[in-house]
Amino acid sequence: MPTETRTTCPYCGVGCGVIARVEDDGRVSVKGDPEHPANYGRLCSKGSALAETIDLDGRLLHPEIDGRRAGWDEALDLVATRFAGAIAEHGPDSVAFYVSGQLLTEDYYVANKLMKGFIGSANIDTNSRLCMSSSVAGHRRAFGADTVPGTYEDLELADLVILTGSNLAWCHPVIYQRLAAAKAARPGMKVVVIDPRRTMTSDIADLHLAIRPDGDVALFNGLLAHLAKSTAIDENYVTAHTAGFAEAFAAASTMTFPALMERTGLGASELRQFFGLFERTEKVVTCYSQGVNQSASGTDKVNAIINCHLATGRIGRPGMGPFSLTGQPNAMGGREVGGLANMLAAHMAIENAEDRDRVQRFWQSPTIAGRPGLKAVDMFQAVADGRIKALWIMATNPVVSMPDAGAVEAAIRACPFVVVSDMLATTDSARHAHVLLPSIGWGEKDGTVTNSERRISRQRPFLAAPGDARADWWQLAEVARRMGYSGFDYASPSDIFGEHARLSTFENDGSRDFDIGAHAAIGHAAYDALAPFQWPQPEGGRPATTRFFAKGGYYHADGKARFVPAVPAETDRTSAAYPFTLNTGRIRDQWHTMTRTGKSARLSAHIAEPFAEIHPRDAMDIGVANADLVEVESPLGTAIVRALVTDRQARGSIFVPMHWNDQFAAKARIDALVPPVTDRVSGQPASKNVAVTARPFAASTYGFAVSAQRPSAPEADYWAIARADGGWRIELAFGRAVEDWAAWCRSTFALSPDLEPLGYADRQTGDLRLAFFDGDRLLAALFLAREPVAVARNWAVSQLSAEHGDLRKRFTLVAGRPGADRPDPGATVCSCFSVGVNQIVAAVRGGCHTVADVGKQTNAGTNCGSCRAEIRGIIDGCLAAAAE
Ligand SMILES: Nc1nc2c(c(=O)[nH]1)N[C@H]1C(S)=C(S)[C@@H](COP(=O)(O)OP(=O)(O)OC[C@H]3O[C@@H](n4cnc5c(=O)[nH]c(N)nc54)[C@H](O)[C@@H]3O)O[C@H]1N2
Ligand SMILES: Nc1nc2c(c(=O)[nH]1)N[C@H]1C(S)=C(S)[C@@H](COP(=O)(O)OP(=O)(O)OC[C@H]3O[C@@H](n4cnc5c(=O)[nH]c(N)nc54)[C@H](O)[C@@H]3O)O[C@H]1N2
Ligand code: SF4
Ligand SMILES: [Mo]
Repeated sequence: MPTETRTTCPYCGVGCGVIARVEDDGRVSVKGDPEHPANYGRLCSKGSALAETIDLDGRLLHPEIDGRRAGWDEALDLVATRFAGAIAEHGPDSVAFYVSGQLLTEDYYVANKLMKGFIGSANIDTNSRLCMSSSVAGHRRAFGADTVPGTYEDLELADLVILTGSNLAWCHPVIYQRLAAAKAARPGMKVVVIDPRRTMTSDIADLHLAIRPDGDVALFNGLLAHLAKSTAIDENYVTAHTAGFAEAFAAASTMTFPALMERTGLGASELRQFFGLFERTEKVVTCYSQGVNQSASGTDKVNAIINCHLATGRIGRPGMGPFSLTGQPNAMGGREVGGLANMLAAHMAIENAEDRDRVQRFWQSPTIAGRPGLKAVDMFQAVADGRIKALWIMATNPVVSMPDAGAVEAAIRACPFVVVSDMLATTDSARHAHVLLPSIGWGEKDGTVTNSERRISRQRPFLAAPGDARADWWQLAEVARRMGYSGFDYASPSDIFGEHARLSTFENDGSRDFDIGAHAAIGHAAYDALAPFQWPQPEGGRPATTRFFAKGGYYHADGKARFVPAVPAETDRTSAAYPFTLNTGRIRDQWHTMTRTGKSARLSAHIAEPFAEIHPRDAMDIGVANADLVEVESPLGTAIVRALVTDRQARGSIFVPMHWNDQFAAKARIDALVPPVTDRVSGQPASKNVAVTARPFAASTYGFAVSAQRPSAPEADYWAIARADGGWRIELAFGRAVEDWAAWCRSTFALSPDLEPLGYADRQTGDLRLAFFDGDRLLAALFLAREPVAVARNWAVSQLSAEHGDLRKRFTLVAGRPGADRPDPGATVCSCFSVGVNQIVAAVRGGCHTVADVGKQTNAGTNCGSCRAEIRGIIDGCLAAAAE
């Protein structure tokens, strides 16, 4: 009998409900859970492709010690001994955990308890430092607690939605879909997008403000100063529930209007339009994400936004409030358990002696960390200079995602003892571990996650754990036990969740926002059946609303919120030597360091290479044409990526995605270029404002290849590998030509030494094509040219799955053109249905002039909808071209 399991998507903080179906033959398919309140059945391209990412390729299946297979007992004993040894010799602060918002709450709870309550150090930090810590710090300054006041529904109920530093269409696609649907139903609703780039999200914007990098504090200060002169200030609210308005207003009023224009890069009419919209619209939600948090002024940006909502009393009521969108599936759960180095469990404060005492009594622990631990950047600095002797990395890939990634890698390599718990055997970080511990992943693991709107949902297993892989909480509890600590005898995640719920309600009495006491006595069966719920849920009855602060009730001692004077930082980091601002972030179909989404051919087809978005005038200035390779350089490192010349990019800025790493490209780990500059309050790195220079990468030969087997890292100056149907596709470039291309192919694609290729060479153009067959199956084909290779990619990929019994067909392959019977679909636009740009263009030429018509004709954009903005762009482009 097929089984269906209700679970939660493991990617972004939207936290969509998923139904996973396993057929009798083991095949897995997923669909959106129509009953889950985050998505009501919707999924985005990444969620829809989940079933393609659960194969065991590359999985770490057994513990390893120094590269050899080991048993759990041996590995765990070694971890416990080495950690205990370091602590005995150098004290508790000589060890550290670096964990992740992709852990389940139960894993996270155990990690935090072990480090802070038993080891007695607060040296546990998480990739949420790179992600949410400015929001946490901003919330705590303003509200006295790390509280997200609103709910997703507020975006649908608002009359004005401001998206600042958020590429919602690509990064929180299901919230974007909900917003787009609400706007379609209520066209009076306005959307403002504030982003230096014209992203796909700006497609639904009534107003796009192409702000200068880090112009946000100035902009929201300008807004506050404007509001203060209007009738929009809610004086009753300000008087009754806040403190510090005068100081914040004074700070906000220091900037003249011309200075404001200069600092934000925005025109007078754009500014007036924005200020007027905010002033006139009561129901306004301001959503923000990494364009706000990842900045040297990130915490001030957060407070500058919150100030405007406090001043107008637009907070905690339906359709109103500041809204921090969390990135990872369990960024919010990590905050609940106190996974950051400067937090304690259950939203208690490490600086507060009463809180420390309360947590210690609850845990009955021998000790409790007395002060904040090292934040991520400082932690790796301490690893580098030898203060940290033992480090445990869990569910994160810092060699790719930390700023100054080269230095982070060197630090890890030099650390006397490094443990990595991951699902994969070879990640950029795992390759330097002394001990590798195999973790179970999505589909296997069992626990809870909390999404951006404080909704706790179950992730339920529907697959058996492969090999020896075990849960992260189990690994931690076993090490704790072996270090001699009691209090870690959990039989299942439900035991841990129950303890977490009891701590949330322990001596709480409404003094802390995070309270899920209603679940304090949860047993195994109730935990298994747990339906998604939003906190707070105190013992003895649900509150009437799960929104916060409509009637005050802040968590500072006097119950009032604080206005925080926000200071616009000087953030133009460019110089004559490094004249461009590098901005980094995400693309629609990849997740972070690609360990999972990189397995899906469909997801890899949308954008198959690392790239740099450059404005056409800048490209011209540096002599780079579209599709050339470009070398981007900062004082810390260089990357080689494909140039994507587009006027969606602002002049002076270059955008490179954060995803590519040494497993997928020759030199595209962009964090190797990012300096470890952090926000002074939150410690969050400024990953979106880096001074760089850029120049063409001089290649004498360009290549494209397809291979049935994953190639080993090719000998080439530039390579980028992507999963494709039936194998892999590889983009290549060479500074100098290779002498024997057939030999190069044999070693790169692991072909047998006596296999002879079918070849074609054009001396005049320099084109060369080689194809290797095994019977009627294509093993690998290489296409070379002096210019970027013009072969149709999807067509070439399709040859991996085609039969090549017919000799003529083999020659079409080396001729590098699709046959007349097989038109080239072009680069994938819709990954749900694998529809290419050429198919969409054909539909438009055939008379489909709306996104809906194109959808009817080709299916494109009819599932997750994340590509609708792109389809609209293609339609507009075709129609404009036809009108010329
Ligand atoms: N497809 C996909 N979705 C994801 C993820 C993923 O890896 N892939 N990761 C998840 C995670 S962990 C996170 S944290 C979220 C991140 O979600 P987002 O924050 O939406 O994504 P980013 O692309 O990092 O950055 C958002 C935008 O900030 C803009 N920006 C840069 N500098 C500034 C500035 O100074 N001011 C303003 N106002 N904007 C600026 C960038 O141009 C970019 O478009 O996405 C989540 N969702
Ligand atoms: N330049 C730049 N850098 C950035 C950002 C940016 O915008 N620009 N964004 C930052 C942000 S917001 C984030 S959130 C980080 C993300 O960066 P990372 O956390 O480094 O990225 P992931 O690829 O998600 O890494 C997760 C790792 O955990 C493994 N894994 C998955 N599930 C499990 C599990 O259940 N257990 C265990 N043990 N392992 C598991 C995966 O295989 C993978 O190796 O990057 C940050 N770095
Ligand atoms: S929006 Fe997409 S990635 Fe995010 S939780 Fe939903 S399905 Fe997963
Ligand atoms: Mo994130």
